[in-house]
Amino acid sequence: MSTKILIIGACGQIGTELTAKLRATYGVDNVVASDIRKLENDVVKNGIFEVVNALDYNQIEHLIEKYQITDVYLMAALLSATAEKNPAFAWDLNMNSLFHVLNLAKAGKIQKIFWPSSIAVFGPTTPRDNTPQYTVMEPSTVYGISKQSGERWCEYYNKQYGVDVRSIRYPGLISWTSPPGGGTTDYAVDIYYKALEDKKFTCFLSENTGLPMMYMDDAIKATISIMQAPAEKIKIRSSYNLSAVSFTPKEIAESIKKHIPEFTIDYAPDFRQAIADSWPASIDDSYARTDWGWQHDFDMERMTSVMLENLAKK
Ligand code: AKB
Repeated sequence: MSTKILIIGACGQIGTELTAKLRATYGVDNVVASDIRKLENDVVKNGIFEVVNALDYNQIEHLIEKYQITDVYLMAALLSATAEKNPAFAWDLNMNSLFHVLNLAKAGKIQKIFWPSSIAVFGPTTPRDNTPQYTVMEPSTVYGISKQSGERWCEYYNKQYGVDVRSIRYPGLISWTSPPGGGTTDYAVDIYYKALEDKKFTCFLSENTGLPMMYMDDAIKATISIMQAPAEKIKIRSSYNLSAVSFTPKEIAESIKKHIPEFTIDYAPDFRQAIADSWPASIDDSYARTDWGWQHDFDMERMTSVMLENLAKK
């Protein structure tokens, strides 16, 4: 059976770039993009698009039947900072959208699921440096609790019902095409916009707050390659640690200054500082590298060059 893909949450930060790459890889007619609303963007204009509420089982089921979908990428979620402001809705959206898709797979209506987890599954009692795949996990944010619970359910559905669900724990993601929405790592995108526009940036995290980060092209590569890997290579069915670079606000500012010497940064930590302090500073992703051949391409200097070059054109 040929691969027919449904992306739920296709207009978000990851969904936008994932949709473009999946259309290029599998063909425009084999990829259905969907989101809660119809925007005026490339996701809507450049291929099949449907409005869908990720909390509506029947709507998702209808699309799966209409397009004979085999693989679902469930990208709809509330991220860490937004989730703290609306815990009940975050829990509802992040958990029940996952249950819908897991149950559709259990019922034999789809063959494969991609579901994103996050470094937010870790918490203040986790070792912060080179955080292992298997370690203490006591998330202290609503978002982290939902991702940690989701991981347990993914593993359960795989073990009990044979559901082929695959997942990675994304670090902070950086891209110039689509803005992030409501995360703690969003400063690392905003800083490039402000460096070009204003030559100065006020960071909501303190200067030495190290966090794991990744350029979007690497994240998309990881997402598609875990989905294309033979099932027997995916030995972890909760979620894989995934890593590329780790840096502090001070370090990213230094890398921007190499291109824009007059750039300045100051610091005004807000409620997101406590979230960042509870997360790892760097990640050990050796299982992903061994099991399904993960490798990143972008370090911080390359990412800074590409971000500044493309945002300047934009
Ligand atoms: C966030 O900051 O909430 C996200 C994440 C690390 O999952 N970017």
